[in-house]
Amino acid sequence: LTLEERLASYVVEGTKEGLLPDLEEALKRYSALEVINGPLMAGMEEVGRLFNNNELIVAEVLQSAEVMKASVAYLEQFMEKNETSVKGKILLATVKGDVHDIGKNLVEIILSNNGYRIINLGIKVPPDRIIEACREELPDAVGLSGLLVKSAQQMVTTAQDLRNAGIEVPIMVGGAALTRKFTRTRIRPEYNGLVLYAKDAMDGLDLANKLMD
Ligand code: B1M
Repeated sequence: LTLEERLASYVVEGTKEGLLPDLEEALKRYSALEVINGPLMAGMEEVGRLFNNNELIVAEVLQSAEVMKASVAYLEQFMEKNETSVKGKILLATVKGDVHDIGKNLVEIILSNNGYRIINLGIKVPPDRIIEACREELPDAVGLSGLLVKSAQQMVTTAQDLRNAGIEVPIMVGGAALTRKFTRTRIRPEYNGLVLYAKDAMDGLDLANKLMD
């Protein structure tokens, strides 16, 4: 197997044996983020495909998630940092009913490495808690993540609840089940403030930077 294939296979197989030396090797050729977005994400996509075909069970997918998390935790120290001054405060949450947090946590790492203060509310966060945190923390933006199809709908509900609570802070949404079109046609009409769609974590950083300009 090539290095790239081995990296993807640690995620697919859910094993960490040999992972660290290969991550070190990969860093000689790629940036930390390229390693995540390339071979590691390819592995995760394969996991999703196998899971969809009932060739993997949840316990196995959890092991894959562990490998992804361990890789990201190791690679974090090699990511570009731009901590000049605090650019803004961003609240992050995986929406109600959804436990997927690897993407959200990647967004947290990238934003906090680039001058943002992050309040990470965790997973399965109901709108009430987001509203409460908005009132307490007065963030510059709220980032919502969700990977399930029903999470896209939950983002609509969350936007409605925030609007009804009189909140207009910009919202940034992201996650696999979401599209730019859904964001424009279904979430945006329900909210009084800006609603921005981020296709990945770097896009999230670009959007945050544009917002703060
Ligand atoms: Co689940 N899962 N899962 N899962 N899981 C998916 C999402 C699924 C597509 C797999 C499949 O069937 N093919 C499917 C959803 C189907 C659907 O709704 N249409 C699914 C399912 C069905 C489920 C369960 C229902 C399974 C079950 O119990 N029967 C269950 C749901 C539980 C719940 O949420 N209530 C479940 C559980 C799990 C595990 C716990 C085992 C585990 C999650 C562990 C964890 O996160 N701590 C898991 C995993 C790992 C996956 C897959 C395989 C991988 C997700 C991942 O971490 N990707 C996933 C299939 C897939 O996506 N290929 C799948 C890597 C991560 C870096 O990418 O999160 O997409 P992602 O983030 C990206 C972008 O989306 C974006 O940036 C990142 C890249 O830079 N992004 C943002 C994300 N959030 C953002 C926010 C932003 C900006 C960008 O701004 C705020």
